[in-house]
Amino acid sequence: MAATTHGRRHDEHHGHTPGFVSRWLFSSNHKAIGTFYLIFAVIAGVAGGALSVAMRLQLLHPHNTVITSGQEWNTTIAAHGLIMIVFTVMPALIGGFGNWLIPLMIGAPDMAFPRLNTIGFWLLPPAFVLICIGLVSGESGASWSLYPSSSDIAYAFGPGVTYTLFALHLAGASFLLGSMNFIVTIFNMRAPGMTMHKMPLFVWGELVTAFLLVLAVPVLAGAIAAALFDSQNGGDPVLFQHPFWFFGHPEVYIMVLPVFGIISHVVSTFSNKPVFGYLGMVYAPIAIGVFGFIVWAHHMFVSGIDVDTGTYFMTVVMVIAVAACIGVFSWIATMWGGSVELKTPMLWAIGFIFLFTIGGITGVALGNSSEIVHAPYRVVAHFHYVLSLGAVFGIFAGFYYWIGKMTGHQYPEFWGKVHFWLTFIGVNLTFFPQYFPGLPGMPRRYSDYPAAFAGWNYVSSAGAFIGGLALLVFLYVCFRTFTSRAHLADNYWGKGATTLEWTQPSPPPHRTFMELPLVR
Ligand code: CU1
Repeated sequence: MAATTHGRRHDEHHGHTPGFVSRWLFSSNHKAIGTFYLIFAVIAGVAGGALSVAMRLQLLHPHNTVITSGQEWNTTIAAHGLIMIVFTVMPALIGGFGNWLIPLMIGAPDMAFPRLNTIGFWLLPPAFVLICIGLVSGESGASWSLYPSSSDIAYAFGPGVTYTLFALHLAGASFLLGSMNFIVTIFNMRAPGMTMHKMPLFVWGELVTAFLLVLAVPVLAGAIAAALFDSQNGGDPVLFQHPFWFFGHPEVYIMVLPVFGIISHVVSTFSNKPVFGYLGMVYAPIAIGVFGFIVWAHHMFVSGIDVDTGTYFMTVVMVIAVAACIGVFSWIATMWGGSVELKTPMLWAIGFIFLFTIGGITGVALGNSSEIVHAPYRVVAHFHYVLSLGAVFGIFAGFYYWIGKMTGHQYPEFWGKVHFWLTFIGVNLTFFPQYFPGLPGMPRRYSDYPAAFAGWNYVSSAGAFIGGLALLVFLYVCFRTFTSRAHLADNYWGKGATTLEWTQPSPPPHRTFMELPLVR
């Protein structure tokens, strides 16, 4: 790859011109690594999205035979969940936007440990390959939560589950390295004057997320290490569920707290107002993070938990809802009285607020310990409102907000809006009808259902196909963005110099971040 003007000057200093491999693949620069994470997330997201279209094809009609065996079905839902959580949402929000923006926003030249950053990223592709082996072999059919005895060697068909467990160890190591890097960078490398209470809210979101990862991922590692062993030899399936959900519930906030930061920036920019209640928007996510560690057994109300313990876990869930409401209130108060401009990033942000609220409210209902229905289908609706509609909308809000600064190319506004509306209609058609067969008792994780549930399942499948179409529109948006020749103003949202929150001594380059040298 040809070096840019800045790059050549840098290389002359070292006396050689780096080739493509050392410039990109061996790079330890936070922008290059952030770019890798984003590209990786798009590839994994397309794979995971294709799996969801396949699942909705199977559920289009009762007694369909698109996915023929139950094991094949179980393998598909396991791969979809893991790919979307571990290889799409987390890499995009944490590795992608986090690496790109944290140093720029706090005024640091790079991450504290750049080589650790390189290793952190390169642990992910092999983990993804292992997940794909579990999928293609048709053996890893224990869902994303990997409960024994489904994941037990005695019941799993071959070594696929073992590959999946090892993939999670690798991915866990990757996220641990990344989050330790974030914490050290944010605590030690802020520019003079950048106190903790002046940090941009996106950086705060990533900081709290990094702490959740450091505290939760090792517990997951313990759980899945135990799952490698045969539960028939003295193992206890419920003993797996406790550490798994001690990780699994904070994991929800790991996927959503960076989005809180993104939404605050976007809503503030397109309302032409500073965000309402900055301190509240700092401490609410911290409270969510702390309380997130003491609610895990709300996933285990049917696992044989006693009534008093269940009541405790239910009560703390309600407390978290209060903290989450502070965020929603703050964004609405930011828009209130502002001159709101409905550019594409703002559409995604408002979409997020609306859908995250629906997901949150249904979550409070599901956290009720007096409800002892095992795995009803509306759980699927609930967590997709929080994740597929919440976290993913946040990722797209960030993409449209920052892609101009990242690449020097601006996205096409018309196609960005087409992408938004198709996705908004598609995902709501997919997931809202899932509440209806879920209420009278359609269970989740089944590849078939009684004919009585056919109507809403048909609507849900139609929505998934529209969502799939929207994903293709997104790829077209990427193509149009990268081939665009339109000149981009330095501060293209045109709302004063502080809009994009860059700090000295790491100001944005004149036109694009890519003009900076990528090789250290
Ligand atoms: Cu939870």
